[in-house]
Amino acid sequence: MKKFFSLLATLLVLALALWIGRSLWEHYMNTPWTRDGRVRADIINVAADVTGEVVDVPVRDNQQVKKGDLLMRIDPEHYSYVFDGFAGRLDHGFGTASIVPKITGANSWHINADEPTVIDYNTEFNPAGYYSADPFRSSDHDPLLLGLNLYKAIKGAAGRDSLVGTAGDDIIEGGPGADSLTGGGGRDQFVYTSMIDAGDVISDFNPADDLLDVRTLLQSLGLNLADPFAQGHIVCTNSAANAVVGIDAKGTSGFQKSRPLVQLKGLRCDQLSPVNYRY
Ligand SMILES: [Ca+2]
Ligand SMILES: [Ca+2]
Ligand SMILES: [Ca+2]
Repeated sequence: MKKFFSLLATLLVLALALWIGRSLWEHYMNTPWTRDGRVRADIINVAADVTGEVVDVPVRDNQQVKKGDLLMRIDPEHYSYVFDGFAGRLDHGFGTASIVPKITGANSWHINADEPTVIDYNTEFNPAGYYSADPFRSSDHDPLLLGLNLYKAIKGAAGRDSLVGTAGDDIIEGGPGADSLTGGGGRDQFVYTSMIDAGDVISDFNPADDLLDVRTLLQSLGLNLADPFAQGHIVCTNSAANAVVGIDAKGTSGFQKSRPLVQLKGLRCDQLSPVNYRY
């Protein structure tokens, strides 16, 4: 009988040892705890919020990954902030539905994020004298550059038009036919693309703000010149109280007279200069 109890005690101690061992295994291997919580999940977020456009994901679904593997590639061209060697896009432009079509381009101007803090805009961490009053490291973010075209386009038809611009900046193109054009206020551009546009009258051309865009017209005549005035391709003559701008396809090398393009009411030719043209 004593032998039986001895065997029973041994078995109980063995069972207790096995139970303690299994509990420890369960505790440390299958249900470990960290400072923040129990680690048991089917899907684990391994990447932080992305501050840029993801242009490549080199891993495939359910692929086993290890520390150091590249999970995603952020657009290397567009970033506006660098922190601990990691670049991201933190600066954005927002526009209303009416302004968005007027945006001609957008980009980051990399004058700050890549610059060392030793030339920083503040002087907490850099030696005195390293700061210079230029754009570089004027902030810790790169500025976002936006191109805007705020001109209002006003375009005529093939016949004679009477077009009136706004009080703001306009691009006015009468097109073919002898058109009557009024720019109104602002900086107005009057566009000519062909000699069949000729014969117009501009009632309020202001040499301080307005210009005649004859670039496409000159190109249509095969003229791509740095100075179309020197060779007499753009000429101006005074007629009564008006200045008449004409185009001479052959220039001073030809015998034909220039052909009137547009009459500028109330102006004299000496009030115009090359800045009043785009050519
Ligand atoms: Ca017209
Ligand atoms: Ca105007
Ligand atoms: Ca015209």
